[in-house]
Amino acid sequence: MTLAAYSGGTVWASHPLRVAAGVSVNCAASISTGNIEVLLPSRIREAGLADIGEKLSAGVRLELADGVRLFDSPDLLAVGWLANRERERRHGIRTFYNYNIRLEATNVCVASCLFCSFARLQPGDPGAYTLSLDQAWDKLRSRSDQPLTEVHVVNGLHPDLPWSYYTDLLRGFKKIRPDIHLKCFTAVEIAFFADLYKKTDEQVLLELMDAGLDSLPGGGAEIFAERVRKKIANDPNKCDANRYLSIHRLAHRLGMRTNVTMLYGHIETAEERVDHMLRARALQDETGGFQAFIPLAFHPDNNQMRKLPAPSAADTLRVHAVARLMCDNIDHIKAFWIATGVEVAQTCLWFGADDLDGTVQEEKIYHMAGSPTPTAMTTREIERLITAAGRSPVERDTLYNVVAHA
Ligand code: V47
Repeated sequence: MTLAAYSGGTVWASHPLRVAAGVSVNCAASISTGNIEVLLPSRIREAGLADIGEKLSAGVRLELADGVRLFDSPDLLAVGWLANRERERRHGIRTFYNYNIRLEATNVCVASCLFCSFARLQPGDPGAYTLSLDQAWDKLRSRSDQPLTEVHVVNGLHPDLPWSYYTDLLRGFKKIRPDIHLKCFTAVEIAFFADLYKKTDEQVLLELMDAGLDSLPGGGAEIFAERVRKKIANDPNKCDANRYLSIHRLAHRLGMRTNVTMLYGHIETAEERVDHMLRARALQDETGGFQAFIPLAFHPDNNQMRKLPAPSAADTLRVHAVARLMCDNIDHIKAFWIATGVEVAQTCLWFGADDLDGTVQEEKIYHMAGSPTPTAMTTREIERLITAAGRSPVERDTLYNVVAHA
């Protein structure tokens, strides 16, 4: 396996959606954007989104009110068209995925977030588990025949494990596979470690990096707006939005890349969704350390918010599209296929998303909350579904270097 730096180049020049300069098309306004001549179809005007389309064409940033209008617009296809134009400007038809495994080493969690179906409050509660280090390492050892590039670890907030459990976990993974990328522990876990083991957030990150941590996943962001966070994740053990963002800021300053998620489709308003995107965008302006924005569709089974319906496919398409348009400084929008469902993830590739996450192989958080998808996909299956959606699959590593197998 070899890695090549991803140049960010697109296949736009030869893409059928490109319209050459000078070609006139009825019922559409032609706007020059650098060396690309892009059409703004009459549909965008009829949807009342011409000013937003023109801002985007001119490289002018969208504001909160623009984002809310994109959520309120009845014309989902018009919103999708704008997002797809941005997606193809950046990535052409390329669609990224990676060869990874997911590991949830413990579901014991002192926080009781209303949306969570995975956590068990105490060791010994029905369904509670904590893997021994050997059991955790075995998940990687047993896949020695697979050219994996990433281990993604997310855990509950366990009150009794020693600090060495986490550092040894990482050291053990690197011993088994020195080249594996370790994307482990959400900012919520980092804050919890700092409080429990009496360290600063920076000390926690530095000690984990010394043990082999390479990047942070985006989990735990939920919705940044205090109104919603207080209702769905009101627990003194769970860090607030400012600390979540400050830990990502710190991680970026220490040289790590991270992702940022948004849990949508429960009690949040359109304005709170856009506010969430803008808070991520503001931090990205400062640090440039986010790689991907990942909308996560709420799954209602087996949790305290089970009376709420799951978000519709139409809402999922729109959230990915608006994220693409608002988060103009974040390179990638990921449609996590286990959260969206496989078929909707395919469709998201025409609504702003350019990444599907990866093979995953073992997933618990979404399946305990009712996700009907498989818990794993092979690289061949992922490539087939990307190709069937009319896009071009590219295997990447965690840092978006292209992976080529010998
Ligand atoms: O933090 C928990 C969410 C997250 C539910 O960084 C739920 O590449 C929906 O963060 N319904 C964990 N969502 C998963 C995650 C993630 C996934 C894929 C890629 C990356 C990445 C990160 O799942 C949690 C929480 O926000 N979650 N319960 C639920 N019932």
